[in-house]
Amino acid sequence: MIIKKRDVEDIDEIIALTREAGYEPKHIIEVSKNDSNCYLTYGKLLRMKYIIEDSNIRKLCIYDQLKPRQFSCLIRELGVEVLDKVMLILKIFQMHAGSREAILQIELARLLHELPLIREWIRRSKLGELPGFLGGGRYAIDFQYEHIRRRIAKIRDELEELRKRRNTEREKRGYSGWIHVAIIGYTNAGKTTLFNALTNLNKPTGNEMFTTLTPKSYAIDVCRNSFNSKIVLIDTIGFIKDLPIEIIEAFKAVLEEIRNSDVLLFVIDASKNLNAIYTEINSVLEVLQSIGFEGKPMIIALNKLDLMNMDDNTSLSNLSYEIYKYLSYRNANIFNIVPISAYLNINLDILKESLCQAAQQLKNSANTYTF
Ligand SMILES: Nc1nc2c(ncn2[C@@H]2O[C@H](COP(=O)(O)OP(=O)(O)OP(=O)(O)O)[C@@H](O)[C@H]2O)c(=O)[nH]1
Ligand SMILES: [Mg+2]
Repeated sequence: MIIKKRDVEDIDEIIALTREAGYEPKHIIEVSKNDSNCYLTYGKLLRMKYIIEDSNIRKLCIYDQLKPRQFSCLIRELGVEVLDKVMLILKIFQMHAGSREAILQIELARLLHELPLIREWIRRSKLGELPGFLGGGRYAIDFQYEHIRRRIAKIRDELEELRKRRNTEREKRGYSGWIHVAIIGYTNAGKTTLFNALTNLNKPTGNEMFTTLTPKSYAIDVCRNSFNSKIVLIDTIGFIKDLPIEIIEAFKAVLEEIRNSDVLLFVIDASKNLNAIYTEINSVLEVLQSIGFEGKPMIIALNKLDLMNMDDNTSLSNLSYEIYKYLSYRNANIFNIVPISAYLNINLDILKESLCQAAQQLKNSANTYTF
């Protein structure tokens, strides 16, 4: 497995991802610079050749995004299967995909990723530099290329249909004055555990990454005393650091649920150290920006309170304050910060109260504009 030097601090997360995809990294090699043609510089390439022969390695995983020519160069030089970061994540997604939409989105992302690789392969085999793709000969590759293009168009059509249906359902709920709250956050932060705790549903949760791939909406009746409006909670897919843009693109329809929501309930695993928390906050905000997030009101749930190593309440309020400062610096529109344990149902009443207050404010401001 090859990782960039700047990713060394995330090595535990990278190994966890690799294992989840079903691989056990035998050797981990850091690279500080890469070659535009073959990704690995000449010296590293020689070293890799030696390791591959010596340890009988059959797969090389590069935790980075490769250019098509780097792919074909590595396969040609090393004679092993090459996997990059996008392929690794998609493999995990494939294992967890339950709904038709998630299955289609993952296939679309995989095909969009493969298309330029095949194009490069065609180019090189026409130049006589490479044999046919998967040993198939020149015409077989051309055929495969066309087949993938047609399949992409078909998947896009079907996803568009699903997206329209989802939009119609959302609009219907919007007209009845329901406030939409999307639960967002880093993978494994406890979003689904919180969704289950607030809805009394039993969606799968788990310690592995990307347990949730399909958003699930559910209306809850938590504001009965304050005003007569329902809140629709939406559980969403978790993010990771430097989520490749191709994957964000593939999940655009799902991420629209976030863009179209009124309030964001941002779940943060507060049992991690502050630097890890900052990294996770940045990763989430970056994805939100890339899907057109425009300063929606946010309620921050500092989750896993039961695992936090806090001697007294002072350190908890310090942590809340640090996170508040950090998010404000990043221009987040914070409505409230609530420390909770979704797993042990701690402070969920306070969180519900906050949700109702945010919903009430939104309704009031909407009324001001409408009438
Ligand atoms: N101790 C403790 N564990 C929690 C808490 N909330 C969630 N967990 C655990 O954290 C793990 C991840 O929880 P999920 O709810 O699946 O997390 P998620 O954010 O939905 O994850 P993805 O869908 O993969 O993005 C599970 O093992 C949960 O049991 C909590 O408050 N305390
Ligand atoms: Mg989940």
